[in-house]
Amino acid sequence: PTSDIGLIGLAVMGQNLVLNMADHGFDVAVYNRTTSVMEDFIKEVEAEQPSASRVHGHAELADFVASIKCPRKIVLMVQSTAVASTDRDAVDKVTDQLEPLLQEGDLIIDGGNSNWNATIRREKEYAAKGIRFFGSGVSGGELGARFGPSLMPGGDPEAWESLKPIWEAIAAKVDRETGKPIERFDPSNPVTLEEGEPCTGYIGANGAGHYVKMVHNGIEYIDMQLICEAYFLMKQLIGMQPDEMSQVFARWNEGDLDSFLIEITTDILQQRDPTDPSRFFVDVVLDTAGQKGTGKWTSISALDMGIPANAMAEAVFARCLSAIKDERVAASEVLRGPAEAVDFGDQGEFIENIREALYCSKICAYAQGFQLMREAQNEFDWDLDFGQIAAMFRGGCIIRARFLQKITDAYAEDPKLANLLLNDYFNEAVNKGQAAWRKVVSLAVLNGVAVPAFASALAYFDSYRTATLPQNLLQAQRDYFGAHTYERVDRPRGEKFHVDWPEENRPQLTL
Ligand code: NBP
Repeated sequence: PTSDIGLIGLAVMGQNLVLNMADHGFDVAVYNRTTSVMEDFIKEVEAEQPSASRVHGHAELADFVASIKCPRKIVLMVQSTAVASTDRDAVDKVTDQLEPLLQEGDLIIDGGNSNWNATIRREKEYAAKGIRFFGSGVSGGELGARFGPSLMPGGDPEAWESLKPIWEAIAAKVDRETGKPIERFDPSNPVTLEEGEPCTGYIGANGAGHYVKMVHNGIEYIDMQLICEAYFLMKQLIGMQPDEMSQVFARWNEGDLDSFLIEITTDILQQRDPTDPSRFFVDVVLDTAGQKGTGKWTSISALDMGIPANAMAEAVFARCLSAIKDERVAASEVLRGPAEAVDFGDQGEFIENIREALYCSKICAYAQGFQLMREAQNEFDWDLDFGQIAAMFRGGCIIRARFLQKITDAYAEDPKLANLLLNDYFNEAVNKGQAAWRKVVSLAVLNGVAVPAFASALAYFDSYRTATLPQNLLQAQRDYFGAHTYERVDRPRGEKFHVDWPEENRPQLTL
């Protein structure tokens, strides 16, 4: 055997990950169900890639497996469609084919966006057959896969030791001092471990890596939606042109909001329509968003566990609302908004208010994402290191941002932090920005501009900081119509009471 690692599934992600591994000096065996895809890839690599000699194509699965050094490490980058733990998809098909060819201790790493429930099931099922199954989130799209993704591996901790050198080598790197991503798009000179800290690390057992990757995607949904709302306010209320907004985003990218998504937004807003350069590109893009499901899974997980991650759900619903374009167009002819516009005052000041509203909302969204992971670790018996997770998100992935360093710092100060909002830095940041945030949400509401993510994040903040919410009345209602019982403020928690509401002589206290 000559190859250090093998990879199955040569679509866009698989190909780029192979090239990344080869650039870092690893010999990679490759296999694809459709052989011609593998052959075309090898031809392309030989023609264009300096590390071509390290990529070895195999048409037969048995030859592919035999060519990998033991214990074998085989990465799957195939389509994943399983949602429930019992669903079987391409990942299982490939693993079932591999199983008779593998030896005890060999390692399969599913690098796709598999649902964590399927990964938990697979890890157990294949462990019983002597195969160590790993689920590793890979974030950063094709460019990330090619030049350094954020990698979130979950599985057997011993198996991680044999995967670690490769995962650390190919992961994105951040500056050890500043936490800023080190980006270099030069295959012959990849960023090394000596130069920066890798955006990977052992996340936890079985499905932990895929769960964290899913929450990353949920956060990505809300991050994108918040930016869209900032854009929408500048467009609808101020009437700014895309190139003017691009300058605003460029400025924002120099401060607390410094992030990949703000950076690409800056680029997008100055882009002209390729078919008609007199128009801006963003103005010709249809306003209906697609989705592949990880935002929905995050929201479903939040609902299942009873964690108020309303920002993620709001971002998913915002995409759903955008998708019913025809209905919205018809409704726009019938339904009227406010009769008069409410003035936003000084333009420069209002733009700064929007920036603050965006930052405060973002803090709430991340607070929710981390609360979700905190609950998941109890639910699935993982031991997650939240500071390390935030650190891994700093480079390579779509949500990479300067702000993540603050999250790492917050958990370094207090690993058991109940909510990010309770950390001094975030508490002060929200305190400083909340007047602007409230003003922006109010003006949006008064002018009939939908800002679901800004508004729901604010509602989350206001609910979270309120000692007594109106659910006392709700509990009374539940007790009235369903005899669901209620607890009393003057009695110990957990003690249940009920009033015999329909009776003539109510209220009767039943102890
Ligand atoms: P796709 O998700 O489009 O999957 C295509 C690959 O799966 C091809 O190599 C195909 O082989 C293989 N495949 C299928 Br489909 N069914 C198979 C089966 N029954 N047996 C063996 N191979 C099978 O590729 P992708 O977009 O590169 O994504 C790969 C994974 O990475 C997915 O889980 C995706 O969700 C995840 N991901 C994607 C991105 C992204 O930006 N695209 C980012 C992060 C994660 P064939 O050539 O024979 O059809």
